[in-house]
Amino acid sequence: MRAEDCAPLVRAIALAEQVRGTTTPNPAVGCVLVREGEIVGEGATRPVGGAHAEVVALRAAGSRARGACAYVTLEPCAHHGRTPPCTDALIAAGVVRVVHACADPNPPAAGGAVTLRAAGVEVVGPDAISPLLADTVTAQLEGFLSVVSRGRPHVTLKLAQTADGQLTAPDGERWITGPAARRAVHRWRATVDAVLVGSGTVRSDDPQLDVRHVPAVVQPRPVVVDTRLRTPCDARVVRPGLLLVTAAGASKHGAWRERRDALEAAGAQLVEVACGPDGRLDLAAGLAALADHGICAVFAEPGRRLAEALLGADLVDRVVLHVAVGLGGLGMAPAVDLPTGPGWRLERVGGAGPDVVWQVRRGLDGAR
Ligand code: AOF
Ligand code: ZN
Repeated sequence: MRAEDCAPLVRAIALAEQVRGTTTPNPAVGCVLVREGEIVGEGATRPVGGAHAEVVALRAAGSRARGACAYVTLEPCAHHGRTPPCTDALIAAGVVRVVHACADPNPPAAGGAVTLRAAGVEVVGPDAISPLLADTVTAQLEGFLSVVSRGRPHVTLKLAQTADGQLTAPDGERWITGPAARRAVHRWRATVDAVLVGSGTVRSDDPQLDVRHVPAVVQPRPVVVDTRLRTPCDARVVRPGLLLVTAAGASKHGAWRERRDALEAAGAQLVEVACGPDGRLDLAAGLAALADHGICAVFAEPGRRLAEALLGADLVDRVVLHVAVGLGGLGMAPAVDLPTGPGWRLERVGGAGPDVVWQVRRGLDGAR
């Protein structure tokens, strides 16, 4: 990687960020074409079925792509999927060099670097670029990479707690954290495919689980883990697009069947999964089933029980902890046992208004 490669790659990352959450299950990719030090075209992945980032950038550049270097966040695809191979388009346009930050692990699409090199294009891959940039792109593509490598979505767990570890607001208060932290939650929701809670949260808080207060091109799908189908039909999440993860066969009998019919009539879709030996829903199977519905990145905002179950089953990849340090005395007790094992690292510590934000994540290696 040359010194002058850094700025266009950062720009490609920024372009990809602008479309994050709008391309699922396709990854959000950015591409910048540079010739003689000038940007001649750029673009990002269109919604699924539409053009890939490279093609958008090539169209913008026209004949100026000849002799250019392409900076792409993901290795260009080498397959006929819903769209033709980007490798063919880059070669035909006369691009002479391709710098990409992440290999495409999706077997049908993989192999772009080999194809490009065989056609005489110079390829600079993830091993040769700055680890910081490679790491940034891995985090940006975490939903796609998670589904391809593990068959389940990437899971971010959000918890809002008081200083003494309570997850519910003090008497008479609706919120634990302030407006800045709540806006941050909506920014998170805007980047994922699904917002997940348990049916207990639906019954106690009746959340909407949509993106408000910040712009959203595509709304995430609401997902409720509801083993015994106890989501009330008039809850605000019961709308077209809702996925209810429930115990297989539970709705065949009597009153459950009626509830199922009513929920489905309101637009909900049931995702039936088996229960484990402990009689509780197999959450790993539930997440895998969500991937089959095109969900790659999940933002979970559960109550204590579901949070502990997700952590206990090792199904959490990031924790976003909002702490209202002004509530609950002077202590600093985590509400749940947070992951501390190897592979976990600090992503961010900072503030949101009066609240503290503490964010940790782990890489995809080694995680189930
Ligand atoms: C790229 N550039 O912008 C994206 C890529 O069915 P298709 O044709 O849309 O191909 C989908 C696959 O292509 C997807 O699973 C991933 O491997 C890759 N995505 N590739 O060259 C892009 N979004
Ligand atoms: Zn492509």
